[in-house]
Amino acid sequence: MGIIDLRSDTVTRPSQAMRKAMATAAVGDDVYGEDPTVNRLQEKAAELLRKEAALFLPSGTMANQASLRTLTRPGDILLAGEGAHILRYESGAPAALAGIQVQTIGRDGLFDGADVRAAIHPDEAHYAPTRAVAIENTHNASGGRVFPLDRLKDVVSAAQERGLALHLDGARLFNAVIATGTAASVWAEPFDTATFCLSKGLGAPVGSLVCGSAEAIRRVHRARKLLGGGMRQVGILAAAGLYALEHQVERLADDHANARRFADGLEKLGFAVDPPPETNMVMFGVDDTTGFLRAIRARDLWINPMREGQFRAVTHLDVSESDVDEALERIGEVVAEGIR
Ligand code: TLP
Repeated sequence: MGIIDLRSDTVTRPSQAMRKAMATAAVGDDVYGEDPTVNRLQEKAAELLRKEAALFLPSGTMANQASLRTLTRPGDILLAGEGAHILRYESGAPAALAGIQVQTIGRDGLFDGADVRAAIHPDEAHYAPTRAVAIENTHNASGGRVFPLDRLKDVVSAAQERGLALHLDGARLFNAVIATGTAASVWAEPFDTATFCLSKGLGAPVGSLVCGSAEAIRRVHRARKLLGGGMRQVGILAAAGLYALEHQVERLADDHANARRFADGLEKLGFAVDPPPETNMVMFGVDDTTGFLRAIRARDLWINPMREGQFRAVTHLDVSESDVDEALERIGEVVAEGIR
């Protein structure tokens, strides 16, 4: 067996069937709004999240940042959970592109209405105004956790009471849908702008959607253009997204089962897995980050450290149950060498 790549669910390659859908897609110039496949994808996304409109963008980062620009003004504060992708992995974009400050609240990506209320300063003459709240669901840096629906509703009522806009970073929204059985439209309902990515667990090579009211999407469309995200005959990529939505949503359950299988195996080898996997990520502790990384790499097992002493393994379309077992075998060999 060759390389087993558990670095992220972004590493999947399009299948022959997906490539065929891409090769035969009808296309047009999307900057003129004339690409029929992009239009079909946007309609499908809006329908799934039960919003008036949706827009196709090249990346989850651009989907987040184009949205945030429309919800805030320079100098504003955006509230987000600890380790939010928006803050941690988007190259400083909230400050650079929207001119906003991100203030983290709660713990491990989760927070509630009281955290939102407590974070708002009463006096806008001295403090930056808090304008919006972002929720990441599932939450990447805390191990693919689902934001519990009752806590989400509590956050929404605090935000609405204080007149704050709501943004959903739903890069892995469909993992939350499959893990809970709660529809995407229910998760997305209170948000002014709600994103999801085609290029993560859904297995398409590229692309994200922002969904919202017709007015919200008109504004995001303008921000996309400003950020250089207007694309042309991009139905070729939208076709991959449509294929993913039609064929590769239900199978996320397999990734979740594989993550649990991997976590169980790691625990049997004596690793601490924390938190227990809810979706397709497994966070586990190691004593020797550099040594462990070197030893698994030498065995063609690719897993990235999240921080010193902690690795994140992600299951996906290109990882089978037997790959998981093989990955555990290789880690077993590393442990036998005294590295963990
Ligand atoms: N996450 C990537 C890395 O950037 C860390 C990964 O491998 O998990 N929101 C969330 C919650 C994400 O996890 C990601 C990508 C994005 C947004 C950005 O998506 P892209 O990479 O399409 O810009």
